[in-house]
Amino acid sequence: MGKIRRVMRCYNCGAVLQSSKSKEKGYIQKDLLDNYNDGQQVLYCQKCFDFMKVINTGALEQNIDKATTKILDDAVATDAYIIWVVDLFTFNGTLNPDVVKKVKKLQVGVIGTHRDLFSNLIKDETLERFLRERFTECGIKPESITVLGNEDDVDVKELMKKYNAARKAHDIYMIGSLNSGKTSLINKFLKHYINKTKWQIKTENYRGTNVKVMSIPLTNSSFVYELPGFSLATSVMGKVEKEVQKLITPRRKIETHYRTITKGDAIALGSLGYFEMYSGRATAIKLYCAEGVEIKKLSSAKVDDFIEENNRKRSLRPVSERISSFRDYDFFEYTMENDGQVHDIAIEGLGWISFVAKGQVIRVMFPKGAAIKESLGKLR
Ligand SMILES: Nc1nc2c(ncn2[C@@H]2O[C@H](COP(=O)(O)OP(=O)(O)OP(=O)(O)O)[C@@H](O)[C@H]2O)c(=O)[nH]1
Ligand SMILES: [Mg+2]
Repeated sequence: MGKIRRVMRCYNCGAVLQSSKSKEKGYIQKDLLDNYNDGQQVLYCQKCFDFMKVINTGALEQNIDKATTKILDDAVATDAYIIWVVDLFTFNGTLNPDVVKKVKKLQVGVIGTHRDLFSNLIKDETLERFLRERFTECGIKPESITVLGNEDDVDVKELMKKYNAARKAHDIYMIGSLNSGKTSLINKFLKHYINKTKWQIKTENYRGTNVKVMSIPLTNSSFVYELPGFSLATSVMGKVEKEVQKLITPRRKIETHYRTITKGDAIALGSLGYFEMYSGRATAIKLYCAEGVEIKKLSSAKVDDFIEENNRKRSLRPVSERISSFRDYDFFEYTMENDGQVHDIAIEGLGWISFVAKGQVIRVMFPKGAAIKESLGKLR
């Protein structure tokens, strides 16, 4: 009698897994294949696993275009000061790697906007620490970190004084994703700005490109440039219709939703994202998302049926026409450490869960091509 053996396939691409030919399809390290524990884990071929890591670090972000590359090259050549504006709500560490590579060599001041969406009980230092960790992780040591919101009495004069000293008479390039709040900041700054130079404020094509950039003269020989926002290609915002974008954008302070999930439970965020507890003990989670996103706990086994049903009935909002079958989602699994620390798993642009890591296995389903990110908790 022959021996029977289960033929293993990659959970993502379906290639038959093998550990003999590293250059060929379906290659996986031998020990992973040998130690496979049926029902407890899924296996990915090396190629898909690398791809997964890419997703988790946001490297799927569309490459920056030639014009932006040229502008950033100029910034590097002139040793400019970078102000990197990030939206604290949607930000989950997916800093565009192409941009990171360029501005790593420069002094970077980070401004986290949308502070007003977080409870006043959360300290600025908590948010600052989170930003510092995410930037440091990708090799940027911020020269300064500031968090601010819409309604804050932002002391623009004080802020400008700080950047004026830091820039050491060099230009400032203000960069950040679409909608991160760059123009809002510039407008605040302009309220206090007096032009004593021979130049005017202009929005025109940056030299040698067809990209519109606002330039504000600081002295006769130095400027602030506001670059157009980088694409939201890896954000759920970039995957859904306008009406859905409105629902997933927080307008009021973000509420904390408390849930306890056990093995076999899933939490649905409208029809846009699902967090499933695949294995592990009962876990208390906090969930953060915009007020327009409705939440429901269901059995993971019912998720596929629920997607179909919710598309028809629209009982849990938001529902996107573009994300209507399981094929429109990516599906990844995190095996958490057992460090007893608060960790977050975020779906960029949609929301995040926060919980104490105790070796759980959490699966996340989210619109295809969006980024997910696991990190130490933002609000720990
Ligand atoms: N609640 C809140 N909303 C903000 C904040 N900053 C900006 N916004 C809002 O976010 C949206 C985008 O802000 P902008 O300042 O235009 O963003 P931007 O970075 O210039 O965007 P692009 O130029 O498209 O890259 C606007 O609706 C702003 O009102 C903030 O701190 N809190
Ligand atoms: Mg703008």
